[in-house]
Amino acid sequence: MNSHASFFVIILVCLLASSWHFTDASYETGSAMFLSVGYGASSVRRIIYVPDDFEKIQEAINNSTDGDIVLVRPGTYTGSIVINRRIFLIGANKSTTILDGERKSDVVTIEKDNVVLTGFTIRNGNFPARYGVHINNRVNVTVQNNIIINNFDGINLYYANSNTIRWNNLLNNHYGIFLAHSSGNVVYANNVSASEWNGIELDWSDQNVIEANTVSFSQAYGLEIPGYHTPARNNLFFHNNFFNNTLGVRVYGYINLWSKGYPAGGNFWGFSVGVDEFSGPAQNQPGSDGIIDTPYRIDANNIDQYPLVNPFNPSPPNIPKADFSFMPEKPFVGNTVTFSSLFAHSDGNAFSYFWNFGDGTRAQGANTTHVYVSPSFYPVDLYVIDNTQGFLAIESKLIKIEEPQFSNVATYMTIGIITSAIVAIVAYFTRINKRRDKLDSHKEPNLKKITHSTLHHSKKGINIY
Ligand SMILES: [Ca+2]
Repeated sequence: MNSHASFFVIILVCLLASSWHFTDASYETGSAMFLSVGYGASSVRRIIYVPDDFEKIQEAINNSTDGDIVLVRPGTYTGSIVINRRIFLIGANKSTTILDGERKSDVVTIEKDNVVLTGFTIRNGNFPARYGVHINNRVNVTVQNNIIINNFDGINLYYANSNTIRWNNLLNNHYGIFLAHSSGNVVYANNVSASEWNGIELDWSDQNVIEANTVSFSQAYGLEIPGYHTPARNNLFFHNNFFNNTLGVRVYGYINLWSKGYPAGGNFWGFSVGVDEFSGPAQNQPGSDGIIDTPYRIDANNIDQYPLVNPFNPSPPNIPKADFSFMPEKPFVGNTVTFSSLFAHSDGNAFSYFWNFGDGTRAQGANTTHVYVSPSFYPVDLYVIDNTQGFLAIESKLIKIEEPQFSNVATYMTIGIITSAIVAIVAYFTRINKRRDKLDSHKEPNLKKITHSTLHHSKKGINIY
């Protein structure tokens, strides 16, 4: 009876251990799923985190490949950065993700086409002739949604065509935005303020569109084409707000365009440049229309036909939204937790969804699952990134993972006890059978004797009778 009891206990312990081991195996499956989703498919964008994956931004860039996203978490990162891959370099928060040149060099130099640089404070490029952002001989680069302060040039384009500079806030740079030998660029909705010299300057740069920028409080010119030796022609300037610049705007007689026509209009030149009592292309119909009735003259060759009564308010960037839910609402260790993005964007290919589960694991896709291995609070982050524009939205939630409830333990134990009982009963009967077999094997000679003697007797009998 004692041996039966100990046998039973061993079986029970083994069963409980194996049920926990099974749970361990499901964690491994979860992690393997992440690897195949996150990095297996070549069509899926890869994301590299700084400082999680690489402490320095430059290391992350050097280890990236074309098409990757390098996402930089808030912090101050010193030294100069060279972007030499076709990547999105994205700061998690433009106010708190800071690139600081420490007045020693350029802060960011872009040496590859089709780069997107967004979401940073970029400051302290060296003085003189060093830049916050330098785009040298590149095309289709986008620099957007940054705070660019205390550099020589905030953004410098040099032999750089067809780039987009938009929604940046450029403050206290010697020059805000400087274009040299650069054409076909779009400079849209930047705020260029308190420049130590010019807000925007164009040298040898034609056919750019300078739209919806606010250029104010420049200590020299809000906008300048600085001399006969630096011609810049056929640029379109419209919907810009130029005001409180010490020396105004000067373009040295090179012919440029200052209006998008009627009724779209031209630029805002301050509140005191004229009255608005008429409307129509010739401004001779009764009634106001938001356009000053008389053209604004920059010089003999440059006239804004439709100056604006009020400052122009550009449309804000279309930043994606991020929010998510998870099921079950009260997950336990070992549960498969399903995470779902709540914003299904219209084009599934237009956005990338990156998940950080707070335990060092990650996944990708609008919906995903994860299994936690130990109880704790985990910060879960969802990053939604616009695949074409590089805009980022982040949602973070704290998820509480609890030890399995008593009912779960009880279930395991019940299964264990029942199984153990069955195994014990089977083992018991097996042993009984074995014992019976042993007894039988001991009885066999007697049986044989009896049989033999019976036969002998019968033989005798046969013999007798
Ligand atoms: Ca008018």
